[in-house]
Amino acid sequence: LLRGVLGARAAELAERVGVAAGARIVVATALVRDGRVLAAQRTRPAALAGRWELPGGSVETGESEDAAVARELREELGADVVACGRLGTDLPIDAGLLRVHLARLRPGSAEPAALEHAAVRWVDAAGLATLDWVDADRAVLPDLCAVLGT
Ligand code: 9L3
Ligand code: MG
Repeated sequence: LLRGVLGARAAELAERVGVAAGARIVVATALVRDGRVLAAQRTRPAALAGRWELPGGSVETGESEDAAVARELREELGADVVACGRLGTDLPIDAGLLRVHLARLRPGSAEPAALEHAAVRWVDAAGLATLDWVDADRAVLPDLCAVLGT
C-alpha cells in the first residue's frame, strides 16, 4: 500500500535517507543572472580538464539536492546561492546520475570565483555554443538557452 501511495516519490525518499543502493546523484548548477549563466572550466580529471561545466558535485547521504547545490557552490566558487528548481531530465554519467538545478545568487553574495576551476565565465544564450562543454552538460543546453532567452 505504501509503495502505491508514494509512487515515484519512494525512490527519491529512499535515496534521501540513504537506504537505496541506487545511482549516485551529482548536482550541476545553472547559476543564472541577468540573462547569463555561469560556466566553469574543469581542472580534473585529465579527461575533462579544460572542458566547461555547470558547477556542482555529489550529493551526500541525507543531504537534499538544494543543500548540495548551495554547499558545492560555496566550496567551488565562494558564492552564496539558492537553488530554485530542476532544469531538464536526469542525465546518465559514469559516476551515476546528473541532475541540473537552476540557482540564483543571494543578495550580498561574493562574486563567484574560480577557487577549484581553471576559470569561470558568464555566458549568454548565444555564448553557450562557443564553449567546449563536458558531454553530460551538453544535453541541457537547449533548455538552458530557452531559460536565458535571446
Ligand atoms: N560531472 C559532470 N558534469 C557536471 C558536474 C558538476 C559533474 N556539471 C561529473 C564529473 C565527475 C562527477 O560528475 O565524474 C563528479 O563531479 P565532481 O565532484 O568531480 O565535480
Ligand atoms: Mg565539482
